[in-house]
Amino acid sequence: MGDEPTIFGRILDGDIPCHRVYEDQDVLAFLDVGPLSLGHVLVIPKERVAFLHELSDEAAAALGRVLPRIARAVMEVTGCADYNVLQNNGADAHQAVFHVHFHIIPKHADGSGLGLVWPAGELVQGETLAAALAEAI
Ligand code: DGP
Repeated sequence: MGDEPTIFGRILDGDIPCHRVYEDQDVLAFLDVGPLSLGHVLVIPKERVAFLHELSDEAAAALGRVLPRIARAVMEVTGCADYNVLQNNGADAHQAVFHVHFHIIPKHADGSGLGLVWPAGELVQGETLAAALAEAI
């Protein structure tokens, strides 16, 4: 991450207001300013890194601990039964703010929520290739 704080860094610094949903020593959650649906929440670490793979184990654990709790609160308050958790890394993967964040996006009966194109392939390149890939990863 460069020297300039991201918009989420500025929210953490208190320079930009947000509608706070949850906060502890490692994590802040707040309403997305451009919600895809009612109750669209962003969950961010206080650790200032751009991408998921840069997170410390401690920050990752702190996020993992609270994501289900915040999801439950979003479900209870908005009445949604379905939701997506989205986490983008890199501009080509639709990341606009380069501070790690998880979206919790309710899917409501009116159809609002995350729209997805999912061009699924098939893992048919042969058992050997798939096994080698899995092992390498
Ligand atoms: P992404 O494409 O995954 O980087 O999503 C960034 C999200 O951040 C996008 O849904 C809009 C939201 N966002 C951008 N600027 C602000 C802001 O100043 N305040 C809040 N609450 N959300 C913001």
